[in-house]
Amino acid sequence: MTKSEYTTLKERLNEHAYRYYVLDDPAISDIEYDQLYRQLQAMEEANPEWVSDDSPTQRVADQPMDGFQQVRHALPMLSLGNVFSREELDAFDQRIRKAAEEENIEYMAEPKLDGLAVSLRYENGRLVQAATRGDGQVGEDITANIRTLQSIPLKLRKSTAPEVVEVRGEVLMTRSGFKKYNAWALENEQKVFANPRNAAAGSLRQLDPRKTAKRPLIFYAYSVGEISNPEPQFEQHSAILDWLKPLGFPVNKMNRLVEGAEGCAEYHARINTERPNLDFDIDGVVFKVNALALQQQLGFVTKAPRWATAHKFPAEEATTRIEAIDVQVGRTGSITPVARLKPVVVGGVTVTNATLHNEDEIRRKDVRVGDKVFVRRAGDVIPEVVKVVESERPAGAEAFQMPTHCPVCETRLQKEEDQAVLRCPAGFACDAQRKEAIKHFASRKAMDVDGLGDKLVEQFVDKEMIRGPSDLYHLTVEQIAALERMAEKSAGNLVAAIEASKHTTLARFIYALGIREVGEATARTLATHLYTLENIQQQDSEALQKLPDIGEVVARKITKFFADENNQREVQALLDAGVHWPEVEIKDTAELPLQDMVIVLTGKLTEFNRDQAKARLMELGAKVSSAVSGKTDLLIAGENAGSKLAKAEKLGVEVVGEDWLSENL
Ligand code: 9MJ
Repeated sequence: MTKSEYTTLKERLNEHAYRYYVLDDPAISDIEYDQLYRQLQAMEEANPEWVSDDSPTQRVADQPMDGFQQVRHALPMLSLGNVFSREELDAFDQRIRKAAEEENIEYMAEPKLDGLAVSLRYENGRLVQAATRGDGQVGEDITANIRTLQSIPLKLRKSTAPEVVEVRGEVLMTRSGFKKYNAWALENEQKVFANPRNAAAGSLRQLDPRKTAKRPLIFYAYSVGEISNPEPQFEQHSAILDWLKPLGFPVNKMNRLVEGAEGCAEYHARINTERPNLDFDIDGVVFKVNALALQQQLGFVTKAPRWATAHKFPAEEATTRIEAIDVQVGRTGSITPVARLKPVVVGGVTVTNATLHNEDEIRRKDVRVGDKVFVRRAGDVIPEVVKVVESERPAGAEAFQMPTHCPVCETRLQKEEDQAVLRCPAGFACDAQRKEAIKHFASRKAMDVDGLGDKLVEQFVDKEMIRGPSDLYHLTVEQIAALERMAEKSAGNLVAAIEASKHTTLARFIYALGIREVGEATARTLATHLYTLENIQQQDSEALQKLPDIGEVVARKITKFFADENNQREVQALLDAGVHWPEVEIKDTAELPLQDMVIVLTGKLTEFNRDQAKARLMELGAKVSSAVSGKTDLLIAGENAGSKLAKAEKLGVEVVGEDWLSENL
């Protein structure tokens, strides 16, 4: 390693830090930055004489922005150490047990919110100053912007509060808000953010608070700074959090007291599974010793307390290069451009493809082959290209052109009125659509044919062994065993699995047909309200629209499907092949915990994405309705619930808060 390599790396890091902290527009992911930073640290350790003032390792502070006043925090804002494994967590707990001379330590376990840490200072009950964390000692005065957040009280809700109250917490942009904001930004040629945290930071650093006011930002409190006149005597961190609530501060409802490393590990695992359902980003969980006397005894190492640590989750975003852009033909003929990526780990899994949605989206994001891009895989299972790092575009990269013809069957593509999506109109005549329809038919939530993978379906269609789903039921062991790499035994198993799938439920069967806009929930609605296939086939659009959550578009797709002669023939062929289901559809769902409960969601949910919460409730057997009536069993009321809450109270319907979701989903 040479000094000039060191200098290059140092300058690179400084540039990235500037993009991150000042422009809120990073060009590399946090992980890459950390890696480079550690490389630089290693070089400096080996060659201390090279270290100069401008090395990022010599910087104690985040760069304060021009345009904002600096604020010295009355008490420093802490940062947190990290653990990355169960072993490191055990070691953290062990050190504390040793210091405490106790076997079992109580921790407050909190989701680690991935936003911007702020300190809010109240004097005589009024918000007088809001500051970013900055370097922990000095931050930026963002009072005017913070005042626009609805979840932050401008005045404490208790007149008996001490004269000075400093509250610390995190400002976040919701995931749904981030998506909407970026879509708007693309449309209006404004800056697109790589992730909700950058978006929150960028929003708080707006010089015009009117802009901040329009951004979907939320706040959660998780600790305090100076509190004086009088200074309350707390004994536990949990008591501080409980004290903050009646003052008007949102405290995360997922915080829990846990015991020992085991309790911490369980909490980490549980929150990790809940992570995709939340409407905000978390990047791990935080464990804090609950007893304040023990916190005091443990003290600090440099800036971070010994009594707390963060246990991180895999990062949900990464940067990589686009190696190619292909288009895929979906089950319904939709043409989706897909970015083939240089493999990269996102959210703990290796990602090689990311959706680019449609032509408009590619044009707006200006995604080109060779581009360096941010890939995000948060909540949603399909990884997405969020934005391009234009400064690193290779010379000669050309704008992507959508094909004019189907890449599979060569039919000329069409665009439906008012829709962004190009479609191949060939339907079942297009091999791609045929394959997708059969894959869908056999998939787990549909007919659930065990062992019939995508590759096999593709071979069956390519070799013209089957044309439609019903042909599956006529495949023989000999035919399947004749395929390459297919042993007699597995062929036998597959035929048995296909046979077994004949016994199904009406809801699964309807879903398996792959009617456009008819997902699992709609299929279940049709089955539970209309009981028989004949009955479903005979309904007109108007009758269908009377069912819960079936609108005009969906109703039209259903009637159109059953009016089509090819579809009629295929449905009959399936029945002739022996597909059947029990007459009364109870068995499938009778044991579900929320079976047949009629639930209504209202108000603003802060921790859950409404669609996902709704889908989950339905999975558990509930009927989610949009209006409160005498039939409603439960109303889940989020923030600012209005007329539905009033009606539920009038009708004597049980009302619960959003916490109910975290406890029951
Ligand atoms: C976050 N980011 O959610 C702390 N944090 O406590 C929580 N951060 C923290 N606590 C002391 N829940 C320093 C930082």
